[in-house]
Amino acid sequence: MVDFQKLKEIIEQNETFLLTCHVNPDADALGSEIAFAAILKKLGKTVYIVNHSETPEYLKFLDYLNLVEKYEPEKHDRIIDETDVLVAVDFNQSDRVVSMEKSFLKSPALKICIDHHEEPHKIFDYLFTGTEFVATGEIIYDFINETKIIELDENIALNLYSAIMTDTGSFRFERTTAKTHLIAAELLKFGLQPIEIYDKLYNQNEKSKIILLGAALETITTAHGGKVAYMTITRKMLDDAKADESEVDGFVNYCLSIKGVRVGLLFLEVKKGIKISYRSKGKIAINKLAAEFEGGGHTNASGSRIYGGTLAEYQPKIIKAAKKYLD
Ligand SMILES: [Mn+2]
Repeated sequence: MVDFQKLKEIIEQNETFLLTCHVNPDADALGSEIAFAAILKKLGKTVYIVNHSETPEYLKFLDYLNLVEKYEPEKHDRIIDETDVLVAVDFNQSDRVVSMEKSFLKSPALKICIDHHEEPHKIFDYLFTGTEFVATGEIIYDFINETKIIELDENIALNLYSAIMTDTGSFRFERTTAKTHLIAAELLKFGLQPIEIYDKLYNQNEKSKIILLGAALETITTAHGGKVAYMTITRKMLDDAKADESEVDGFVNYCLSIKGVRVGLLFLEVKKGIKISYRSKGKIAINKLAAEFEGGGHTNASGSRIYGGTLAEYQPKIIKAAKKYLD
């Protein structure tokens, strides 16, 4: 259980707040920051949102009040030091704020964490967290709903809806429940247009990414009686599509979308060596396969990076090794 009364008390007893989120922010990180900042502003508090990363172009519509700043040590270190409260939003380990980590850790401010990831580091005075939440945005929604600290408005609704929609993969990931949908319904009452929001969040791909995806899909091969599917992306494919390594994010899921496939693998040739993404369904602990090849991660989603490895050497080995995890 999250102690929302304590969070309310902390807000009431302090005046200045600095919010920050993890590197490469997504809609949950930014939406939760902006929604929480809006609560604080309604209560007359002084609020800063300072992030290591620049806000990605496609998420700028969430910050239409222009609250989010990119971290500059000369400008923000003093504020980080002098603020009453530092709020970690959608992360729970200090290295996730990269360039801000040192200033964050050495600040004498009260440090609180609002987050839904596993294994928080012991660097916070208070945790308002739980892995049962689909998104950090859900925690903030519950906080408002339980304490009635402010009235919801369209800006907060837009940010929390975007947070929850994206972190649930549009309401299809494991933690999605009836409650998730009920919250979405409450938020939509503020006049939000789901089609418009979806379009802003998802239909913003670079052409290069879609060209690369086409080439990657053509490489899909199955193995072990159709239970494993894998795709391969070489340097040449990246160059031909004028695409960047980071654009392959999510491609591996297409392997899992094939009927009967339980394990999906993506082999990516990087500048030095290769990267492998591992995905699995149900109880198949794919992190064990990743661990055999210098990697690790979660039960259903893992990765490995093999410096100096080549596709020719590792692809057959990994596919062979995958067999023993299938039953
Ligand atoms: Mn999140």
